[in-house]
Amino acid sequence: MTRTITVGAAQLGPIQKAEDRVSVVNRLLALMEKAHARGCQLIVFPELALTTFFPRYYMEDQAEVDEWFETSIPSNSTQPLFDAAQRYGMGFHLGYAEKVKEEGITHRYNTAILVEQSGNVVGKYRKIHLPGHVEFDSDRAFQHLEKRYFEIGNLGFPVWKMFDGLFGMCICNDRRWPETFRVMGLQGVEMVVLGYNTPTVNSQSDEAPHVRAFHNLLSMQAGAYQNSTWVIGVAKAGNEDGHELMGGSAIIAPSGEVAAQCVTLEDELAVADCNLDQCHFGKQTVFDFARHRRIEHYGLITEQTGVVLPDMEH
Ligand code: CDT
Repeated sequence: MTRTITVGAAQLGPIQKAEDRVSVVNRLLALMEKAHARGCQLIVFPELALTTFFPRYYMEDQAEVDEWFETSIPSNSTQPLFDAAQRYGMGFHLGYAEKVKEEGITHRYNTAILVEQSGNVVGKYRKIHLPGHVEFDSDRAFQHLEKRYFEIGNLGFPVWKMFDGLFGMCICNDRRWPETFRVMGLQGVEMVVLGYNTPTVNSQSDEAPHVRAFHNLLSMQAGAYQNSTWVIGVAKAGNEDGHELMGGSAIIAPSGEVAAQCVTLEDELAVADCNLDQCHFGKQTVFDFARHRRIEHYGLITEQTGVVLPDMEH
């Protein structure tokens, strides 16, 4: 029996600052309806899918910041997503800004959840590789203040059993780090789902948009191939109040090949039949970790973060 899941990469076009949650959720529901019509059992939405990419705005008033956060999921405005999941028998992945009180202390995370076909939340991930900066940076063409608004995620990179397979999550900038995929690969992951909000231009250089689009695919294809896993990467794309975000949402096979891809910068669904059994070949051959990894030579990866130059005196 094969373990084939029909997956929809549900790219979102821009969400303007003024667009409210109800309107966004209606767009997500329209994509779920489309996905159902195309036989999807899982739909993957982007990072911070309920709002504009607010970390581009510098804010000092915490009450203003908190407007962008969810204090519970499901909530009144997001419950229809869970109802649709149940109605269609369709799992979903959703990114959102999470404000939570734990042991009396308030925390804010860039979070994503994995919801199974029954509408139950099976997993939660909190973004670990937060890009950007804390204070206003006048040297940048625009701000990227994730380090100001979010804490570093505290849940690690676990995997969860779903659809008779092993699923993992990461968020946007996490995809650029091979460690992200390898930690999940070491737990046998078979499908990594992730969302991204990636500016089309670099705020600090004239890096060409096509190079940035290349880096997006390069990172996700490498993560897929080197861990022999499916990767579903989904963008929020297009022009949000004058700020361009790249598209290119893709479903990537364990071979590293692109199986389906979005071609617009709008709400769009790319669909592929993903056979989890295709992960076996790579996991049993070139990336059979137990046989081929040489951890005695990898110590530096967990011993240090930054570069330490070798002593070149002799
Ligand atoms: N959302 C997010 O993580 N975006 C980053 C932009 C990097 S530039 C500060 C990304 O890695 O795509």
